[in-house]
Amino acid sequence: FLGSILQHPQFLSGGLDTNVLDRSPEQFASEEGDRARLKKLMRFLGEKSVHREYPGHYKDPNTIIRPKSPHLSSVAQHRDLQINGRKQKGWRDVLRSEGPNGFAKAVRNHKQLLLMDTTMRDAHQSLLATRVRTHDLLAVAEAQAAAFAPAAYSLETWGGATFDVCLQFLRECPWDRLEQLRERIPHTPMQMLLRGANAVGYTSYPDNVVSKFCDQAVKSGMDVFRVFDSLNYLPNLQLGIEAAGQAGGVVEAALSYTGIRGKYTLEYYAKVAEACVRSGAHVLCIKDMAGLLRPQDVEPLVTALRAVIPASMPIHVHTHDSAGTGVASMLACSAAGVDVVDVAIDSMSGLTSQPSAGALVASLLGTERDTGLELEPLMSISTYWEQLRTLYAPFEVTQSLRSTSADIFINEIPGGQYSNLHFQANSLGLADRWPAVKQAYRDANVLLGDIIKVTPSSKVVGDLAQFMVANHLSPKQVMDKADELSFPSSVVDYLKGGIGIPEGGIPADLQRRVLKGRVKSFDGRPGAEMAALDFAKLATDLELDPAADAKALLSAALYPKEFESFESFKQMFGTDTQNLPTDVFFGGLRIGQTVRVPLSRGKWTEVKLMAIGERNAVSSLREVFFAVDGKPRSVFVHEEE
Ligand code: 3PY
Ligand code: ZN
Repeated sequence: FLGSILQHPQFLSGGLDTNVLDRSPEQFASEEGDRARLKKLMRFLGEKSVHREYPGHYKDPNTIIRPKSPHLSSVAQHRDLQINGRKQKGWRDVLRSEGPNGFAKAVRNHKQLLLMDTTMRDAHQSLLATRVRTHDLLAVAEAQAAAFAPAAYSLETWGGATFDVCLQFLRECPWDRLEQLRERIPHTPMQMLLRGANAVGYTSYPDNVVSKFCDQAVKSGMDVFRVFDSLNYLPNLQLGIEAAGQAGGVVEAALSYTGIRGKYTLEYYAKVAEACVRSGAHVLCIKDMAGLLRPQDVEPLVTALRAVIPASMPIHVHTHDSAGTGVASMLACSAAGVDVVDVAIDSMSGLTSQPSAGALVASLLGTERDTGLELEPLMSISTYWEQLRTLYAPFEVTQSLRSTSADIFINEIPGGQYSNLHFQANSLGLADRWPAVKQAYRDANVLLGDIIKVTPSSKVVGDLAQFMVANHLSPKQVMDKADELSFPSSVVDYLKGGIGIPEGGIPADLQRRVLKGRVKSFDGRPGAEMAALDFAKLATDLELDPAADAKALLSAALYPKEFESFESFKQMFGTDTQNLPTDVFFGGLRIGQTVRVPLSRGKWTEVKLMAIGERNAVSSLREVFFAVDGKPRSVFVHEEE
């Protein structure tokens, strides 16, 4: 022990405080741990402060507003939740006492409209590129759950793009997010979006990966799984439904909705709904990912679905406000007897996100479907998010998108993708390309067989559209030159049947010309042909313990590259970056700025950026100087010329 200290580079350089040898070994160990953690954190702060990734943002620390967690007393709702003659704190208590079937029945019997609050998942996926950090979710989670409690069928907190963005950009463990939110939200169900056989990824996985993933999600605190398939391909949907159900979750089977037109008739949707019921769904969801569900379509659709599902099965509607019809459509849903609808807190609603919670609550006040929620508590939560949003300015959809647009009825681009494509067209300085991209999106959809568009099929259409715009290809030219063109890999994979089969089949002509019979295509469900993933071998390869590191193994199975890069990040910068305020996490420190970070044993440490040295032309390093609790420290940061 002593020997290792004497060899320690900091001891050799005189940087170690030898008085610590008088203290107990445990204390020393944790102080040494703290020192190592601090070193990594300073490395991170040094990197971020030298390489400013978002130069137009986080300029003046004095103008940054970090929102305060709303007080629980200010968000308490006054209505009790009475279910089966019992007073409950929230719908999760109903789920725990009645199980998924009983929960679904109680939801169906409930006369008032129930809500899912999407703020912590889809809303920030749609408005802020999924960048909201766990740090900022934890600060509001308890209050948010309280503000929605009696009317909250669920809070959507996980799934969709949150999983990969956590690993790749936020450098945090998605499982920790789930478990930490669970601790703070004990009485309200948490919901996630599961992309059927694609789990939380963009491609098909072996079946055992999907089922292990669902098992772990339930263990880590997930309650409700909204399972969908981007093509409504039944075998994929069934796989997800079974995996979520066997894991013990509430299964919300979703029909991806693309309007009532052409081959997508009421009978078509009813057929998909029936298959979902047969596979074991507890709740049926209409997943309107692009915001195409117009008020006048609600009643016929709901009637057609009710005719084929059990009377005791609730219907839950998801939508996006991309065209501006969100609140009107959700009111139509309420009038048509839909049990649950999706909303986002006001300051995170609208545009390509969900319709506003406050607007819907206010519009139902005094009616028989009144949610029972009071507006003031919701507004306290909205204020938190309004302030928080300013910290995520570099990722704001409003940088390029300023209004809703009914053009989604023409191009059917889903909310999340609409903002992405719009941003890409604008950021290339090609704002005039946006109409061309939208037109190409329509053409690409037709070429691919007029498919339902949502992750991952929307990516196939979007990739082909961008390929057409970039290469100035008309639909006719795509067909004529199909055997010479080097198509995006997502398009080739789709044509191979890699994400499933759309209604009406994959266009045979295009498929034949692109694949040229050289690559084998899938006959049925892609995952069925994949060998089960050998988790024991993966554990050995990654030097992980199959039991103790089950969550890490799942992350590695779903996102191998992102997992590896997250592991290297942790080696280099540690995990304390997760506790940094968001402006500092993304923007680094300015000279003279101080940040307080909690290290072990509840101790807070103050890190102040003192100076950034000149770049050394030989080593390409800059020395970055800090004061850590007043003591000078420094790190070196590499900077290319
Ligand atoms: C996702 O898959 O992430 C979606 O939000 C689809 O609507
Ligand atoms: Zn959505």
